[in-house]
This record gives sequence, C-alpha cells and structure tokens, in this order.
Amino acid sequence: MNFSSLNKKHRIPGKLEITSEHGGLPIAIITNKFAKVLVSIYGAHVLSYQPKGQEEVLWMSSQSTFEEGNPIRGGIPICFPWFGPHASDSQKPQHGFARLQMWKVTKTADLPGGETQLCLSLQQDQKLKTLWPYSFLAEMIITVGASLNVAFRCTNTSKEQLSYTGALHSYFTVSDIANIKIKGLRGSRYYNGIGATVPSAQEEDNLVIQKEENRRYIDTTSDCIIEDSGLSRKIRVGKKGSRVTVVWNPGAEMAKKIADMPDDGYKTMICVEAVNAYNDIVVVQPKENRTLATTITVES
Ligand code: TA6
Repeated sequence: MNFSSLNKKHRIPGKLEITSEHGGLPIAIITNKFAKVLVSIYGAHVLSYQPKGQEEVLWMSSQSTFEEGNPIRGGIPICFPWFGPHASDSQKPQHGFARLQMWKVTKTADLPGGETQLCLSLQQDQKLKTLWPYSFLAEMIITVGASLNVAFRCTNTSKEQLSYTGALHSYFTVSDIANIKIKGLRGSRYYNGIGATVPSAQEEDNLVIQKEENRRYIDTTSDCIIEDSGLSRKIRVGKKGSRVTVVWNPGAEMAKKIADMPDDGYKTMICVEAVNAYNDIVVVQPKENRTLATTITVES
C-alpha cells in the first residue's frame, strides 16, 4: 500500500493523517479539539479513543498481532456478516470477514462544529463471494466530536433480499474489573453464554463482573453506563439499530486460552457490544440499507 499517496489524498492538515504504524498497517490518526482517535484501515477498526485531557477509553491487548489475516484484539472490531461462529460452516472465520479485510478510505471531512469524520468502505469481491454470496456495500463512518460515534451501514447491492448478524464489539478499558458496575440493563432478559436457550432476567440495577461473563441481552435499546470507581469516570455506551447488547469478560481461565491476550488482560477490560443477532437479525431489501451505530461518551 502506498501510504504517502493515500495520506496526500485524504489528510486534513492538523487533524487527520494516515501513517504506517503497528506492524505496517495503515492507521488514520485523528487529533482535534475533542479527542485523539486511531483507526486501522485494516478492519475499519477503531484502536484508541482518548478524549482531551482524559485517560484512554478503549482497551487494546498488548499482545495483539496487528497482522493482516488476524483480527485485532481490542478497540472496536466490526463483526459482519455474522456474529460469533458461522451457523453452518466452522471453517469460516469467527465473527465474519469484515474485521479481516483491508477497507478503502472513501472520504474524510472537517465538519462545521470542529468534528472530524473518516469514512471507509468494503464491497463484495471474488474472494468474499466464496464466504458470503451477496453483493453488498459496507461503510464505516467514524465521527470524532464531543462523543465518538461509529456507524456501520450495509447497503444491499444485490437483486435479492439479504440478511446478516453482526456487532460493534467494543472493548473498554477499566481500572480493575472489580471496580466497575454496568448500569442500564435492569429489566432485560439475557441468554447466559453462547449455548443458552432459556433467558434469565436481570433484576439488579448494577451488573458486577466476578467471573467469566458472556451475557446476551435481548430486546434492549438502552444506553449502558460503565461506572468505574478506580478511574472516577462513567463511560456511556449508546447505540442505534440494535436490540441486543452483549457484555463479555473472559475471566481468568478463558483469558489464559486466548493467545493474543495477556493472562491478566481480563482484569482491565470489559466488552459492551451493540449487536444484531438472535431475534434481531437484519434483513435488507435490494437497494436499501441498515445502520448499526454506537456512541461513546465519557461522563465525569
Ligand atoms: O461477544 C462475545 C464473544 O462472542 C465471545 O463469545 C468471545 O469469543 C468474544 O466474542 C471474542 O471473540 P474473538 O473471535 O474476537 O476471540
């Protein structure tokens, strides 16, 4: 990839530069009056979000490989066009192929309120056709303002209806998993783990993580708030176009089995994910599109 011509075409002086970092992957560095954000063009993957004068918001594994062919462990991976393992073919990549592709930079913009926007796209090609038969246009629109907004839009460019599952699988950094409470899920029902078929009810105001958790909350559109007493901050995780929220922490035993996560990595991260799955499978008619978005705001 020719970084300098990509940068020349899309840079916004003083606000957005595309450079080669992290093992040679192209990375957009956005710096404006609101925050500093790093985005890998490989995977259309937000790696870091640091609002001005504040601590890092997203968690990134110190053991992530940053190599094409591997997913990046941390930040905001996009899962598309399926969430989790493929329904019928275990040879196909977990969480779909979108996080494993080099995306195209289509547009950058300096918006009137001082926000900075980066737009990326991915389209079907011969290789992707073997994994998923539909013709599609996927776009990732990342807007850095007082909040970080990440919007994934899929347009059906084929002649037949298509359907998919997916997620914005956000990893947040926390002072210590023992210090956090997650609010916003009370009254929702969740499947406890991948294989669960009977939902449990969330009766408590606060979700506290004391072991491995992989909760799949259905029929919820609410914001979640991660309250972190160690960092004295609240992270508000909003979403649009999703009725499922997944909360995941691998716990001590599972973390040891994840090759690109340090053994103690589970102590400083929590995933709160905007998901389309279960009874929220996305169906798109030809020429139509659907958007899944998450908005991340730090509140003191
Ligand atoms: O969203 C939770 C989950 O689906 C877990 O089951 C766990 O496997 C996690 O995502 C991470 O998946 P990955 O393929 O990135 O290792």
